[in-house]
Amino acid sequence: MDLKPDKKLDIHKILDGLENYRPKRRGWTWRKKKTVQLGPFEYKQASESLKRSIPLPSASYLGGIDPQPDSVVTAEIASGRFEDDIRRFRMAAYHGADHIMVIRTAGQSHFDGLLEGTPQGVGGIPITRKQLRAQRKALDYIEEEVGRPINYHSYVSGVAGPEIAVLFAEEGVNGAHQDPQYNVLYRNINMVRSFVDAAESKKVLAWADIAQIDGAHNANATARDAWKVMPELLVQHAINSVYSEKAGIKPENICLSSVPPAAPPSPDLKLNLPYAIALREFFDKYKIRAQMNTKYMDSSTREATVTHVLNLLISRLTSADIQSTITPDEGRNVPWHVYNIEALDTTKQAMTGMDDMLSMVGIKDEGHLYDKKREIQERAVLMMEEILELGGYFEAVEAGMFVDSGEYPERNDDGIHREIEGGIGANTVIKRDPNYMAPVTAHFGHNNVEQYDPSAKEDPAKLIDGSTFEKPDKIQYIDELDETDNVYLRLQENEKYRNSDLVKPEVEWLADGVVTVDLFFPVDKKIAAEAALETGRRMNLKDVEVIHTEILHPSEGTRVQIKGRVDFDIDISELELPEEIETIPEDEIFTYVKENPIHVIAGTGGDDEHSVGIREVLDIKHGGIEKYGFNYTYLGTSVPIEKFVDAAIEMDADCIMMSTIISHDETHYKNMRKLHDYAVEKGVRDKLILLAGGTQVTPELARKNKVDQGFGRGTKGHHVASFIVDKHKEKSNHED
Ligand code: Z97
Repeated sequence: MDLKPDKKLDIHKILDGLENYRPKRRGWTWRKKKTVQLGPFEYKQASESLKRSIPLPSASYLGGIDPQPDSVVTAEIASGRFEDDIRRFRMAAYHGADHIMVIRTAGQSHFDGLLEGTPQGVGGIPITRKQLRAQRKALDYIEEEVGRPINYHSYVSGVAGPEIAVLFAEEGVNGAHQDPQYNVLYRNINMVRSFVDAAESKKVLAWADIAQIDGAHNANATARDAWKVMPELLVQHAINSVYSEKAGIKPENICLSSVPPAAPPSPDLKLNLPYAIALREFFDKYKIRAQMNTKYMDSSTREATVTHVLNLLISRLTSADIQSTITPDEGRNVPWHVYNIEALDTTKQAMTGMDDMLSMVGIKDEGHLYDKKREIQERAVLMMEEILELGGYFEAVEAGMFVDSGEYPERNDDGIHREIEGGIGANTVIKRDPNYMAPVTAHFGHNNVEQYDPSAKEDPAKLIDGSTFEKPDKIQYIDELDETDNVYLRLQENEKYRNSDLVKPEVEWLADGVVTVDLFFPVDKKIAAEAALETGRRMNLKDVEVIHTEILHPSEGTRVQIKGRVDFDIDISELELPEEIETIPEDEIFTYVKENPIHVIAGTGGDDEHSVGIREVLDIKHGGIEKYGFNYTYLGTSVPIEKFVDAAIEMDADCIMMSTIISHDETHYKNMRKLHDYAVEKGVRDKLILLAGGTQVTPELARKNKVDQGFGRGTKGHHVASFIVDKHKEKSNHED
């Protein structure tokens, strides 16, 4: 399947033949850092530009350049329906994501086996072979389309962790969270079991060249005061990283999950920068996956964006290798298309904006930065020493040393406490028999194969003619198991929105009908929320909910954001699409007008006193035609129609721009015709370009009323200048 920008991705084609689909490659891909020249600018911390992408909105002023930073950029996409997320993957890829993380359905670690089929999730996607395969297949096409490999990622945890790791290796997953401490602390899975499972899982991740992210950030999110947990975060990173290396994962695939623990209004940088430097210094051979702080995030997208940008500053100052993007959606549990994309753009904009910063400013190795960094490191080392004194990690967890609300070595005795013999899966680890044989690839420990064939030591699976890693044909693919919850049913339900002219607004799933409305009420928060709900209902929205409130003043007013659902369809074949006025590149206009001076007569016509619009299209300050070198004479407001033509004759002008806002009794069109008729009467119609503009002007009707072009709402100087140049060229050619 060859994806074209103007064609939608066909989910049916992704599902076709899935049972035999094999991923294109395996393993993680880093971006290659390089210096890139784009338009007039040089970017030092950049990577290869994309074959197809959507640049930042304001790139339109800079020739549409779209610089890509050097770090991998993550989007977390998991709405509960994998088929809808595939569309969002494609949008994210166009905005610069090359790491797509699929959050599993809330608490999938609680499942003790693999799921099959494509059940719909709540708060994430249930990870199944079919969903992984479909999404990896889609990404295989999408990465061709944008011209950059895209890493696909999910989690290896729970008592089914090793099975999930095998599944990931088989299906070409490229990145995974894996950290036994997560199981122990947050899922109460037995610690012995978790560490044994982790060894097996990590061995598999190593074989498949999967990059690993640890789980330390969960301590930030869980701790009562996140900034106090900094020393412990270093300890958690150390435990998982060293354990991973011992299991065979290469250091460049071991990524520390770092989150700046503090967030505004705390003195963000004073807390977070020393921490980030402490981390970089201690773990310089590993990679840093920088995530943003979500613990202190509310439902304000503005606030989250500023937190994100401050976190991005830390990332740039410490050269993070993977940059994550999260929005308040994570807190609201509503992963919406637009916020996913906005967060990617925030990252792209901030990172390119801070390009090469370290060549201009330096990290000080004295004062607060040095002292604080050193203090965090010392506290971490002390904690490590106490863990050893207690007998090791298991004893330390039993003693409740982790996620205590005190800043180590201070202890408030409220840490997470787990028993060595307790938790889910306790006593399920059995010592291997001396002759236990495991003829499988990527197995941790001694698998006893040499006694059957000495050469099997290097390739144990040869004893069984290859495992699923070497012989993917051996993979058991199970399609749908649930007759009431599967992708075919879901597709059937909304098929008409895929193959007809009907559309519906959406924020998450195809045709979900959800809209958000931004409101302000001049009352306090409690009343504003109720008034907003009532407004939504009167707007005929269903299932109205308040998703954000912000007090502007305790009594003067509150901003409220609501979401709700509409249940009508829009038939796009019945829409009247406004005519698009073509533009020509600005440089071409400059050159042409320089070589062919053009004089324009302008004013508002008849009894029209509305002059703001036309001034905007004329004046250099607002990007009007003056900017391109046009010479214009402004006759003022309420200019008699004849006067436009008389002035043009007197000044030997080339063009008349008449603004006409008033539209009752079709005055605007009548004036256009009058302008034309009078120019004909005076014998100058062929010589003059006649233009009319105003908020109620439709280009087509303007032409019907005999002017050369009409310009409606949203017209910019660039549109008018382009048209004049085109028409002027046409007239000159005619005269030749
Ligand atoms: C992130 N925004 O990017 P369950 N293992 C580890 C984890 O950190 C997690 C799971 C498993 C966040 C993503 C937090 N992390 C969310 C080390 C979750 C997931 O299926 O929810 O039990 O496990 O890191």
